[in-house]
Amino acid sequence: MTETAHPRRVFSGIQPSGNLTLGNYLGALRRFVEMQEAGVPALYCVVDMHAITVWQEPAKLRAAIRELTAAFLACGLDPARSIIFNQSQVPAHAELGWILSCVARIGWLNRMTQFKDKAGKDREAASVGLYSYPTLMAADILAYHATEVPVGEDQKQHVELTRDIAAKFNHDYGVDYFPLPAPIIEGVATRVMSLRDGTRKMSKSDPSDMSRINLTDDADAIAQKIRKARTDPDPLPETYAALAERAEARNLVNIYAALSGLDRDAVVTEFAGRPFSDFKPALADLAVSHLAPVTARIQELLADPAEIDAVLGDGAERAAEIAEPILARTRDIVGFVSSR
Ligand code: AQP
Repeated sequence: MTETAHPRRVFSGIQPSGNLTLGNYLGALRRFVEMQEAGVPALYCVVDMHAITVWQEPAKLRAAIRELTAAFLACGLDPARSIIFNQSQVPAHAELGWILSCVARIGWLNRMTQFKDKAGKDREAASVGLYSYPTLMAADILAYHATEVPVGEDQKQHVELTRDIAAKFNHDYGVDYFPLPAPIIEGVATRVMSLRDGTRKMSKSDPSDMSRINLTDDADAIAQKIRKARTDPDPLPETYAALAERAEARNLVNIYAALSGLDRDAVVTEFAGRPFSDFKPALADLAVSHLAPVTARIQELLADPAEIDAVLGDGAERAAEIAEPILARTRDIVGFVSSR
């Protein structure tokens, strides 16, 4: 009768809402590949239905879905080992999303910080979907009885809400049906910050392109953005702990550590006492050496969109095979009559 009764299964998604950033790469994509290598069964989803919670021009959305799929593959996700698909091809997400929106409470959604951030000042003008997004995200995870959800720090609150929704469903219907999934937030780059403002996360929808490194940036753009990244006038200290009050400096050290695989203290020790004008070119070289092969591979894959669509179609079939029986049992638990 505990969540441990459910076999391990990973689910995570990324929105096809524009250029992927270094934040998505370090906080999510690279983690997905590590989990794949660890051999845990996993589904990685291009969450196109989440993307339309804000306006998406259809042709651009279509292109973004293929680009994100290409990025999944270019980073090392293997469709033979991980299920890669787009959300809208598996109707179980929408159906379970509705059921779970009847389980979640308005007060719970009112506490979601991402809605407040994304809706901005004019909440009345935000889409209903943007507000209820977390119940669809809960459905994404629970439709597969996923037990682990690798995400960046910003998504922790949504995974915790998913646990609350699963627990309330189980309680209300007197079942032990949905597992309580755990957010997996690991590594040194769980919250990559904007290059212009160390208090804001690096985001693909930030109006300033200089605030982020895009996976599609060329070497010159990466070098320029890192050179212009905001820091303070002090040199690098002797210890990582001494960066506690220096958000921008700390962010660059974190990025260096994540890309190099060194621990943060080792990075600081290597550059201790040196100015950021020494550190930044080293960081730019490191970023280019990691991202250039990924970018090149994305472009190669995009030359054959039919192949990308085939990966998504095959993934959607396999995803639906898992989700449909879980949905069928959910309908039964809820009390729907299924006689078709
Ligand atoms: N800055 C970040 N640092 C670490 N992880 C991050 N993630 C996003 N930004 C960072 C992680 O990437 C995954 C996919 O995110 P998403 O695109 O579905 O939505 P998001 O979190 O809203 O990402 P963005 O870049 O901020 O997109 P927009 O601007 O469209 O809202 C998640 O696991 C997320 O934690």
